[in-house]
Amino acid sequence: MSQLKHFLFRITVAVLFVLVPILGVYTFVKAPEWRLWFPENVSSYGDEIDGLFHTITWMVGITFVGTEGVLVYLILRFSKKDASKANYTHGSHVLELIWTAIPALLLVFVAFSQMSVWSKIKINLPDGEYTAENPFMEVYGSQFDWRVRYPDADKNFSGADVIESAFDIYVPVDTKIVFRLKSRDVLHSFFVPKFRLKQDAVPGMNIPVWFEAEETGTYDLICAELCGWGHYKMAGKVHVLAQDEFDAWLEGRREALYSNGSED
Ligand SMILES: [Cu+2]
Repeated sequence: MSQLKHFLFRITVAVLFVLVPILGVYTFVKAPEWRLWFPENVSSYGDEIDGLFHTITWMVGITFVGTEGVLVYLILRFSKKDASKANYTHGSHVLELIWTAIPALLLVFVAFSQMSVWSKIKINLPDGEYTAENPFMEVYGSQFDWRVRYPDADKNFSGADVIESAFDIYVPVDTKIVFRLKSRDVLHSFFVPKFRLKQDAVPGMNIPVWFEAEETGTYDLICAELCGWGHYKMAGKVHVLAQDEFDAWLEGRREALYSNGSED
């Protein structure tokens, strides 16, 4: 009787362990359908970021399923009640070398496979109208808002005609937007999930960032760095407009600036 109980216990434990990888993989497979996966991508480099994510997910997933399989096998194989005495060993250099070398090679593979995407997005700014010295706009994070500044007609950010907007950022579609990201106080993080863009804003630093939105629309901007009690309030919008609509918006803002508050 007790042997039957022990057998049932082993089987129950093994089934519970085997459920972990099965439900884990099932959740991953169904996640896009359940809308738990990434939001749609509307930026020119988003597919490359997603590609890196999928590569690493596959690597981790295969390792996870493999190790869970070994674990279940070992539970069934070595949990007999009349198990023989434990065999103490000082280890095996060959085994240690193998299980050190395989993760090291995988990490080297990850490092090399992300290098070109990293340099494209974070290091080398794209060729285009806007550069780090001549950015499209400046974005400031501060407790607790996002503020964007558009230069005057002379591309100057210190003139009186600078247009400022809080929380709402307007940009033209299909344009390589380079901007400077700054913080006025503590660490913030400029995160637009649908652009696959996330960059810390660091006090004292002037960080050039870029993206190119390929579809018009309004996209969430959130702060991804816990920055204080009002962190949750740092939710803005990035409005991607057709070029002529953007020009009209900017023109309207300039007119409002020159009108000195009068309506006519
Ligand atoms: Cu924050």
